[in-house]
Amino acid sequence: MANPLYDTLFGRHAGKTTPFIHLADGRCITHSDFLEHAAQIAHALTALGLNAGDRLAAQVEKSPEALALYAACAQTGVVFLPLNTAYTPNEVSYFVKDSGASLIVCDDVNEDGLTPLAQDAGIRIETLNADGCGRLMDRSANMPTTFEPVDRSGDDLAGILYTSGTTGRSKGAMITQTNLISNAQALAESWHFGDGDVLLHALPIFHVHGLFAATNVMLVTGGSMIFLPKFDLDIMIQMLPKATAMMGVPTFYTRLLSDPRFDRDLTKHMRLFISGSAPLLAETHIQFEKRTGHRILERYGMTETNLTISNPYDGERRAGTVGLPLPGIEVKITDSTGSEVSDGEVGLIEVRGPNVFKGYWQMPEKTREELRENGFFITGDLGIRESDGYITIVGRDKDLIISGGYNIYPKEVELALDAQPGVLESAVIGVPHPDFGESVVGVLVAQGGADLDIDAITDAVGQLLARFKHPRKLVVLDELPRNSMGKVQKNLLRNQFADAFTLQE
Ligand code: MCA
Ligand code: AMP
Repeated sequence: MANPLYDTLFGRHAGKTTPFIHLADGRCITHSDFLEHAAQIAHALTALGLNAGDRLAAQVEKSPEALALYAACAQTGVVFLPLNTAYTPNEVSYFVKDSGASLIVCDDVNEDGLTPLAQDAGIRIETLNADGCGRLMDRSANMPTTFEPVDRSGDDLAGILYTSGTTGRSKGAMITQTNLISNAQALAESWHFGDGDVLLHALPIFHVHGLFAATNVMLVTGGSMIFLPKFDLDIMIQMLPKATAMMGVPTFYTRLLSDPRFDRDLTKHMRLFISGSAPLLAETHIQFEKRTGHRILERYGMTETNLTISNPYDGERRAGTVGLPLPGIEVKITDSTGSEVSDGEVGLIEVRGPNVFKGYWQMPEKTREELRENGFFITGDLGIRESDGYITIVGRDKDLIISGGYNIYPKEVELALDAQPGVLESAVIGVPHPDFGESVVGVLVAQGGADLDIDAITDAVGQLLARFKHPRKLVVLDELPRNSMGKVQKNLLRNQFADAFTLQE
């Protein structure tokens, strides 16, 4: 009788009055307070009729209560499906329908927008707001503060996280209890986390990075987190002296470096700065060390695999590389036939281990395309392994833009643009952006020389797609550059618009 995820991350802290979450307003939530609240939510979910294996779609702001909802799902065996708060009802509708979710939990402010889709799907909506209040919390308030975890095995699903696809159709990555437990343990050990650590947590909690990597590591080691709703430069500067470690995307580091208050003295209490989700420029790495004396530890991961490759804690943290495979994880660099290439040669990064997901929800063909029978997952990232084992990410074999750590699949944006009146076709590209690393340019071709109404197109795309996916620049060309096979040459467009954001912003 066991629930490995709940027992390993949460149950081990039962009754402990040690701090777990520190809030910016000075409040502290102990492990025991947190678990009691999670148990009450678990009772509320059960009373709402949810059973182990059912899916719960949560589009909620970051709060301790939102994290307690994750714990309640682990405890009840309900599969947690966290959604980016920026998604439009149009996007949420796809995730809810595709996953067959039984319950949507959302903020009050989004309830009206999501009600038609809940009615359409014949499911309920409960609310949980940024301040931790809402109908789900009202239902939980008088529930018992202990809950017997539902039996689960390591192979059972803990979560489904949607990742966009190169075809424009999102895929639900099925993440098991073992995936999460093994990765939390590997990271805690590799990065020397302990119960004295205080993690500065400003990442969103609807992605692997903020929800699993950051939170699970702290849970497995018994440390605490300064839990901020989002990245705010002033608050980060204020909180840094109280932390021992931080995990962030490269934009966090470039924003911190843009502030003269961020210096050696402010970071003297820090033990570790970790970066991932997007490439950290070697230049940022070097500037960071000059300013603070700390070397950022860069690591690599993916929704389907959790985190897989990391620079070492004790050894050399080599700028521009993501380091070495984490313990228990195998990495191969392969050619298109799946054979390993020699050291120093570019190939596809493939990953195998207990961290690798179970497949895409109800997409066996997609799963077979990307997850080999021998257990290796083909990441779609291109890398080089040096003779001493260090791996450098050199590009992507997939058409993907990463903006401030958020993934944007051009195909999805192109489909939205192509559907607009007067648009014959479009190409969406990522070009350098000083804050977000990359940002989106949409190149349009008009039907028969029609005059395109750019404002109307911008508004229409705004209804369909989350703000972070919107092209920040739309340009009209007579035609798209194509090669002899008729394929759009995006590299030429990327060169042509390379300065779109660096010159003007
Ligand atoms: C916000 N906006 C963005 C982004 N974030 N636009 C493009 N890319 C973004 N990432 C929009 C806002 O809607 C707003 O639009 C405008 O940009 C400015 O917002 P601002 O207040 O400056 O942004 P912010 O709220 O400070 O957010 C920037 C951020 C945030 C801190 C970089 O995006 C963030 O926390 N990113 C982390 C993402 C992450 O955790 N990724 C992990 C996934 P307007 O003003 O026009 O309305 S990858 C993963 O999990 C794998 C496993 C891994 O390896 O880690
Ligand atoms: P996601 O699908 O949202 O989980 O994003 C995963 C993708 O982020 C990977 O496939 C990589 O392209 C990218 N990524 C993550 N970490 C790094 C890193 N340290 N350097 C370069 N790219 C990274």
